[in-house]
Amino acid sequence: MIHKTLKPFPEDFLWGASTSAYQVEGANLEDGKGPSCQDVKKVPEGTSELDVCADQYHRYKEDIALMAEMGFKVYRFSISWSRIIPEGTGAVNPKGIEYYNNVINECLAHNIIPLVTMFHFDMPAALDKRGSWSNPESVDWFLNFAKVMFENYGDRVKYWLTINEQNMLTLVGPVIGTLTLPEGTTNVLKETYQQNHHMLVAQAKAMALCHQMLPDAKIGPAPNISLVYPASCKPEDIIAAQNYNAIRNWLYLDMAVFGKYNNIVWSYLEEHDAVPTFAPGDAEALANGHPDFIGFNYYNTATCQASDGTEKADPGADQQTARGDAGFYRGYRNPNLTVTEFGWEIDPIGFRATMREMYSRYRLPMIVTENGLGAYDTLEDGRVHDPYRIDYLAKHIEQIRLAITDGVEMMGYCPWSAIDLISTHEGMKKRYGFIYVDREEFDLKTLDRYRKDSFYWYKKVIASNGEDLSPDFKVE
Ligand code: BGP
Repeated sequence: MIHKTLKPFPEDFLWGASTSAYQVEGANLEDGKGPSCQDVKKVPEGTSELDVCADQYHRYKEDIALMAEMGFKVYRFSISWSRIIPEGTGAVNPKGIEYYNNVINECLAHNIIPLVTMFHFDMPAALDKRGSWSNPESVDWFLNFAKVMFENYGDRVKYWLTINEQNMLTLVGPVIGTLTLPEGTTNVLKETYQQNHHMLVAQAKAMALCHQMLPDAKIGPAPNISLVYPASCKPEDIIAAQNYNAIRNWLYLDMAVFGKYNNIVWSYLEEHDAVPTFAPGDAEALANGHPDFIGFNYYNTATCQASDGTEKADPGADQQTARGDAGFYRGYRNPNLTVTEFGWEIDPIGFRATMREMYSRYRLPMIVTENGLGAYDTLEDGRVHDPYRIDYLAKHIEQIRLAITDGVEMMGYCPWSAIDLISTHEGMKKRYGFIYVDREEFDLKTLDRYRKDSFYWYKKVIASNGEDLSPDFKVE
């Protein structure tokens, strides 16, 4: 639809950006923090870069001041479970509680709303040893962690996100380093979807607990949602795209919003003898968890074609690529899209299509919790010129405005990432931030912060409430 006039961004639109604890904080075993599955894994293999990351643990004041300088209304960060409960269950670490109190208070002192992700890929190592999400007790572990967070921070944190990218944990857990398979697992799909079921129940119970303990707070899921296109208008390709849309996207939101399994996914699991087992009370718990809004990460779309049932899944697929599943769907490289230096497709219009589709299915307000461009940035004479990032972000923000004009209720935009941090599996060389961190993969250098060109540009965008997306900016 081509609109003659565009609706403005709402006045209280939440402009900001995101990070996650294990990628930005460092101090991975400091002040009583227990290790998480990420610290144990080390990214990339053999380095100790997660010990330091962007060192936000020691520099949060400086970082939040820089975010305030950009005009942030919101900062999305995650709480490290093993920093506040080192063993995952049991004793609470006062130093960990204090750290997030400081971060939250610092945000509020700058009029920045804290948007807290409760779980972002970093299961405490102690719980990993007890089977992680494969253990049915994981639901109670998570609920206890939620209670500790609500008790300690609920007086000031009004926006919560449950589990970051649960769909990616389920679809590409080995890439992220989070899938724990108990010894003797024979049906990997069944085991994976059982773990997924535990996460869904944990999420539903956490949403209900939040409403009970913090009646003024709002809570929602944070999956990675991107529309799946059919490779052609062949009816078989449409069915394949519907299949992957269900398995990649709608399973997670149907469950969060309606408390029910998506029927296409359920029948797929039946086919593979992989339906999850419900514990007593699970069905009620799933029906009783209601999100107030939907948070979602968007990087790009996926494209699928029909599968003839013979091809193999692509084991090298990353978070954004359709791996294929014989007889169900087959991944396809969209020839209409360019890709980033790291091979991720770029699709701003697909962003609008995704927002439209999500809103017409669920009719809840939505906030973008991640979107952004990973690139090799370079620091030259104290400056980082990143016109490619400005271009990427401008094109995506433009599509949010179009979606708003289409009638989609958008609450805010938190691109990835506020500051350079360690990538999920590509180390420090792949940068996303508005703020450059002076370190290399294996050389910690000064860890000083530098404003990138995109920093000044985003500041202007926020000041104009999204009206001025032109590539020019003022260096102050
Ligand atoms: C999302 C994760 C983030 C982040 C981002 C970029 O899937 O939620 O934690 O890392 O992707 O991915 P990558 O770091 O692999 O480029």
